[in-house]
Amino acid sequence: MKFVSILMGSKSDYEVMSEAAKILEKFSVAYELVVSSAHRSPERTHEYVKSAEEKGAKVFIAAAGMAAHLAGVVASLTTKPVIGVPMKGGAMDGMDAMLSTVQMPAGMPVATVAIGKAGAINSAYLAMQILAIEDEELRVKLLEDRILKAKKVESDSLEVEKRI
Ligand code: RP5
Repeated sequence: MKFVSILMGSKSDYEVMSEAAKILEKFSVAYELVVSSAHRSPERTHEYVKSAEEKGAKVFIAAAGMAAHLAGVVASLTTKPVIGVPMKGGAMDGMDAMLSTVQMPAGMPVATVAIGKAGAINSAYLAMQILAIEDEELRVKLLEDRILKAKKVESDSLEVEKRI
C-alpha cells in the first residue's frame, strides 16, 4: 500500500508534526509516523527507511531540530523524494535546523520547507502534490482545496474591506 512516511527526530517534535498528519488525514492519505533520530538512533533510522520503502512509502517527510541531519540521512538511504521540516527550538530557534536541512551537497536533495508549523503543514501538501502526479482523485481534491482557499480570501476581504 502506498503511504507517506513521517519521521521526527524526537517525541518533542510531535506537537508540530501532528499538523502534517492532520492534513494527510483530511485528504485520506495513508501515512506512518515514527520517532527516529539521525544521531541518537542511527541504526533504527537506517532500518526503518529501508523497511518503509519496501512496504510502499512513496515520499518521506523528516522533521528535526538543532543540528538537523535526519532529512539528509533519510535522503542518503532512499531515492524517494525527501521533504525536510526544520523544527524551532535550541539557541537559534530553528535557523540552525533550517540551514542543516537545506544545505545538502549536490546530487542529494532534500526539499526543505519553512521552519515549524507552516513547514509541517506544507510538508504534507508537498507530499500529496508528489503523490498526485499519478493520482487523479488526489489531484482533484488538491485543486478543490485551492478553490476553497481563494474563496476564503474573498470572504475575509468582504469582512474587513472598506473602499472609498
Ligand atoms: C532534534 O533535537 C530533535 O528533532 C528535536 O527537534 C531536537 C531536540 O530534541 P529533544 O532533546 O527535545 O529530544 O534531534
